[in-house]
Amino acid sequence: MATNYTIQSGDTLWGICKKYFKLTNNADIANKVKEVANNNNISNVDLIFAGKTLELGSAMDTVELTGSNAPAATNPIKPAERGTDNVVLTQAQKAADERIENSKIETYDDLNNLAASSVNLFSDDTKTEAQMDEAYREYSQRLLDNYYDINKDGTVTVEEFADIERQGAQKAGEIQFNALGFEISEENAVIAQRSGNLFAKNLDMNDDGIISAEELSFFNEQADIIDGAQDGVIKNAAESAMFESVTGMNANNEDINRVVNKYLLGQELSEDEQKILEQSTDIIRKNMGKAAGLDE
Ligand SMILES: [Ca+2]
Ligand SMILES: [Ca+2]
Ligand SMILES: [Ca+2]
Repeated sequence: MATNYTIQSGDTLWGICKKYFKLTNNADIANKVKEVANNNNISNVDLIFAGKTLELGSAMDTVELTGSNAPAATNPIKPAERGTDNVVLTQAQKAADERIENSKIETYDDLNNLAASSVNLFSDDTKTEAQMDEAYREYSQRLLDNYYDINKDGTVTVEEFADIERQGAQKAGEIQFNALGFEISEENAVIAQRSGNLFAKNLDMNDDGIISAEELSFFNEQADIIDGAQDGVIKNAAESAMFESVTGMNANNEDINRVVNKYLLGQELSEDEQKILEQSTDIIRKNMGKAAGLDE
């Protein structure tokens, strides 16, 4: 059954597709946006006009997933619990879904909520070291699959990882600029791009061009520990602190900190500073690799 939708003022294609097709995953929404844009001959997805009618196709398949016998309002099945294949999700996988949900920032409130957010990866029976490692791994794998793997081919390249990080940083910057009433500066995009690149490049500890579940697990385990308790609760602030360590913004090395911050701000580096920046990736990767036990 085909359905038409009249575009309201303030609508975005993203928002319409997310709501109408009840999608929770950014990649799914992006695919749907493309499909709807194609079907409606929209060449620029950022440019839709209030009052125009969109042909959305059938949303029935998606609606049925929530259970046709149960009124959605009284018996909602949360996407995080339903999972993609109707499998029962572990606590760590649910935490990943929650983390992804928290990352969808549109407003200043969303941004503040994200900064104050935390997720809990451990269940009541996560007790041994092996179980903890498993939790970090499941959490990380689900983030890679459902958040970072843009083309859904089962691996996350350094470029994909950097691009998702860049988008997040850029969006956060824009929201802050807007909230402050400033025009968005070009510097914001530069910082977002460069920090995303550095983060992904340095996190790829074995330099194979892929961000693996092991590499992201290392990051998440450190973020769990950094807040003072390895309890499975990862605070967003701890993630930010780890991010600053991995990029080199807050590395355990004064020269690296100074040069990385200069680079991120788009300032010109001297020849010596350029060398320090190039070496920083090796040094940071090696230090992380040592801590993760990945370098032998
Ligand atoms: Ca991929
Ligand atoms: Ca790698
Ligand atoms: Ca913790």
